[in-house]
This record gives sequence, structure tokens and C-alpha cells, in this order.
Amino acid sequence: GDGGAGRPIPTGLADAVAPLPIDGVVPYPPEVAAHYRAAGHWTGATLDGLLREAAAQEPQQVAVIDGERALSYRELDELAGRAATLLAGRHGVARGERVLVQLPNVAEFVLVVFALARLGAVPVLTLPAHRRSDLRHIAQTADAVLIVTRSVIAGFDHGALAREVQGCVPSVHGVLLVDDVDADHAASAGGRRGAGIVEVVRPLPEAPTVPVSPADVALLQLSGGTTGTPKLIARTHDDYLYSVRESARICGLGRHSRLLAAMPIAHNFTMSSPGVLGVVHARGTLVLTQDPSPAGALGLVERHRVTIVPTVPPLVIAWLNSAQAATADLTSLEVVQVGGAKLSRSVAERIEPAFGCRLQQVFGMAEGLVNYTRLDDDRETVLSTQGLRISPDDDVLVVDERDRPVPRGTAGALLTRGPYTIRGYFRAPEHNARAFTPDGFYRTGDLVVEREDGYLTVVGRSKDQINRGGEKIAPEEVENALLAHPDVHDVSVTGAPDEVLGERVRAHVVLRDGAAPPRAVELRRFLAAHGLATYKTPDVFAFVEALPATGVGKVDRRRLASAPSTSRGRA
Ligand code: OOB
Repeated sequence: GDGGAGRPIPTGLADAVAPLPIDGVVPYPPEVAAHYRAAGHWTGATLDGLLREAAAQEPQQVAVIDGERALSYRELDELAGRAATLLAGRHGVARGERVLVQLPNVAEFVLVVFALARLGAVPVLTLPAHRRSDLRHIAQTADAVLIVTRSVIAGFDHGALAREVQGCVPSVHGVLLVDDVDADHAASAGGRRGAGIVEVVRPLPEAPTVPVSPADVALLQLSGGTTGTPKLIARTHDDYLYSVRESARICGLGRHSRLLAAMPIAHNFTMSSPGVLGVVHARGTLVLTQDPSPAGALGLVERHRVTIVPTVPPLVIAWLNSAQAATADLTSLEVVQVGGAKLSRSVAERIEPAFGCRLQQVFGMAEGLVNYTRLDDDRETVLSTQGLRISPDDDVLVVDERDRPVPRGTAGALLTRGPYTIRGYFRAPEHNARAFTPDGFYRTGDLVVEREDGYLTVVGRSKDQINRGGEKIAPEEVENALLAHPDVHDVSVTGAPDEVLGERVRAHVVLRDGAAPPRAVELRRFLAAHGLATYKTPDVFAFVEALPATGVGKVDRRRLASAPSTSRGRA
């Protein structure tokens, strides 16, 4: 049924406040916005209202399970209010200000996002794998005022990283470490560990909601990127919550739903398709884990009777190939979602038999448009397509190189605009001129075939991007990092086919005259010191005499990408 569980509680706040323009946000044209409101897509709801309604209607229901901790909707709401007091009082965070959030899949993530929402502040959602290079650029572009992270995530010192970023970005005036004081982790030895936010905020008074406009930016997401620097994606309350509500409905979420977040929670897929926010909308339960291994994740499915789980292809492949797929009790599972990268048909065919539930393909993007196969679609559609758009008002165009529509059933480039797709990246006017058409369509860079009924199948890509198992990498960024190495004369980075990841990252390196080939471990250490995100580090280094050129003298990436892999693997 409808995951909405009853009528919204009118707060009267949303309508009363004028939108807060943030320099660099590309707005929807007013007449288009008026249509989205009239059509009922944009309802005036806000992120803070979403949690407040859930807490008012289902105070006792468990909202979040994280290890041995469980938070009810009432507790989550109260703690978010108290955390808002901390953020506003001690760190001076105010409406419209951006706060960089770098947290793993822990309850504090959810708490901090809703605490910021209560203040009308804007979380900038980064991945734990991001390092100095990305974080600095993101913090700079967003004019972030604060970084919220943990002392240590997966053995890496994020407290030190955050202070380093603070040191080089003048707008950042503080770092807030939200650690779990119960967790027994190594950072305590360093003596610089932050306190558990739950313990710190419990005695504080609850901050009242700061009135915001539903047209305000709710959060900033990161784009996979095709250029040397990541782009920021400003999503408004109205647009984001429309996609969340409809996603929850399409995915059959309700009060009984238990969604396992085993992939990074900050990703748009895990946040909103239907993800964390869809669960709160439906008053279901979110189960969080930092351990996506088959034993860890499938163990949690069994223990908490999980009903739905978003995955990327390599994750679901690992689960399929594990002993736990056969031994764990997975009878609670209703839906396994797979998205972020192309799912091969052979893997798709194994999912329903192995997990005893429905497969749902998800083809989405942080910029907006999300396609889902529907839960009642026929088997062939679920196996061979990446689904149908959420909204009848999603404009989908499949075009040739000159932006002319191609006949149905023919491959072409996907352009889209609609009620939850951005009209431009944040503070990137030059890039926007290329990434969007003059009439506001986003050039997705994906090549698709559209069926008569609107279902899309992804057949390739025209953008300069590597999709490493759902993680997006701009070759240019990796190339720039490698070019800083003293022995590197020239470099080109491409994807190389990989059975599990879909693509691996391969660097073709031309060394300076006389330089001996550095070992792969050395190059990786160099890139880490350079501040490159861990997942962007090449899997393979190939040392070549020269890079092949195209007719116009550019590096012929296509030839490199199809070259046999004669090089060194990960050391
Ligand atoms: C999701 O979002 P992003 O922003 O990390 O990446 C978007 C890109 C798409 O343009 C496409 O190139 C690729 O990822 N992609 C797929 C796919 N889903 C995404 N390619 C083939 N098959 C699929 N099923 O990846 C994302 C956002 C929301 C929901 C799901 C995925």
C-alpha cells in the first residue's frame, strides 16, 4: 500500500518562509516549478518535517538499528534536536550554511543529517573513501563551515584528514568528531578521540526547527564526475522528497519494511532510492552496517528480518558466490535492488533463485532521474532492462550526436529533465553549458535503448568516466595526480574490463627518459600522499613507450581501453 502512513502534520512553517537563494544554485524555471506544485509532485514537505511526522505518528517504532544500538523514531527526533543545539551553539551552524559530512554507515550519520535539517543547514555528503584532494575541492566549492567526521574510519585517521582540510580551506572553522564511545577502536590510543555524540548531546535542550522553504537546498550530493574535479549537486527539499516518496511507493515500502544499508549510506542510491529517507517516509526500520561481506550482511538479513537491500553488482556477486547465500535464513527478503552499474544478464538470472525474492534493477543518478523495474514486471523485463522512470513528468529523450531523437529501439544518448533532476551543477557555469542543453535537459552521458513502453536498457556510455562497480571515476583526475610524479612523463587512464567490477582502473604510463619503472606499490603510495580517493587509485599500471593518438592528436582512449592487459596487477 501507500508507504505514507497517514496524513502529514501541517507545521505551517514551510509556506511561511521565502526561499534562501544560495549563490551558484541553478533554479528551476518558475513556470516549471509552478507546474510541479500544481501536479502535486512538490508538496512543500521538508527533511525536518519528514522526521517530525514520523516521530509524531510512530514514536515507538524502531527507526535505526546499528550494531547493538536501536533508536526509536522519538529518540531519533529528540537526539536530532539536541544535536542541532550542539551544531548551532558550539559550532555556530546557521540556515543555508554547508557542512561537510564524512561518516560511515552508523546511526550518527542519520542523526547529523536530520540535525542539520533542523537548522536549515545543508549537509554535503562525502564518502569515507574520499581523501584530501576531493575533500578540499568540495569544501572550497561549497564554502563549508564545518566538517563532521569520526576519528577513525576503517583504520584511517579521518580526524587528521579533516584538520588538514580545515587548514587549507578558510571557510572551514571547525571539525566535529562524532565517535561511538562504546566502540573499542584504536584511535583512543592517540588521545584525540572525539566524544560519542549521543552522550554529548543528551543533556542539551532541543533546538526548535529553523523555518526553511521547501525550495531551499536540502543537501549537496557529489557527481561521479567526468572532469578533473568533482561537481556538486544541489537537491531541494521539494524535488528530493518527491523522488523519495515515489521510490518508497514503487518499492513497496511500508511500516514493516527493514532496509539494510550495506553500501555507503551517503550515496544517492542508499539515501533516496528509496534508501534511508524512503524508510523514514514509510516509518520502517533502517539496519546499518559497515561490513558488507556475505557473512556480515547476510547475517544481518537473517538476524533483523531484512526485507529490502540496495546493492551494486560486485556486492551482489560476492553474496551470490558465498556459502551464506545457501545457509543463511533469507526468507524475510522481498526485494534485492541492483543499480549503480550495469548488471549482466547471467548474474541477474541467479538473483531470484538464490535469494528467493524479487530482483529490482535501478538505473539512477545523483543528478536526479531514477528508473526502476517494477515489482510486478514480467521476468524478461526485470532481467533485460534497467527500468522505467519514476515520474510521468520525467522527460526522457534518446538522441543522436546532433541531439535529434532517434527511432524507438535504437541506441542513443540519454537526455533528461524533470521534477527531481537538477538544472545545473552548483557553482559550475562553464561545465553546465556542456552538461545541459539550452532547454534544461541533463546530458547523462549514458547510451540507452528505449522500449515502446518507456523502459530503458543501458547499452554503453559516451562520457569520459570509469564505472568501477558503481563507483564513478573521472580519468582526468587520476591522470592529473599521476602527472605530479617526477618519473611520469605522460599518462592516460582508462577502464579495463573486469568480470566482477565491470571495469577496473588502468593507467598507461609513459616514463621520463632514463626513469626506471616504479613499483605499483610506490605509485599507489604516491597517489595516497597526493590525496587521491582510495577507489580511484589504478588497479593496474601499464608502462608504455608512447600513447596512441587519434587523427586530431588527442590520446586515443578507445584503443588503450581495448589493449590487452599486459601489465602489473595490484601489488
Ligand atoms: C547512481 O548514481 P551516480 O550518480 O553514482 O551514477 C550515475 C551513473 C549513471 O549515469 C550511469 O552511468 C551509471 O551511474 N548507472 C548505471 C546504472 N545505474 C547507474 N549504469 C548501468 N546500469 C545501471 N543500473 O549510480 C545511482 C543513483 C540512484 C540510484 C541508483 C544508482
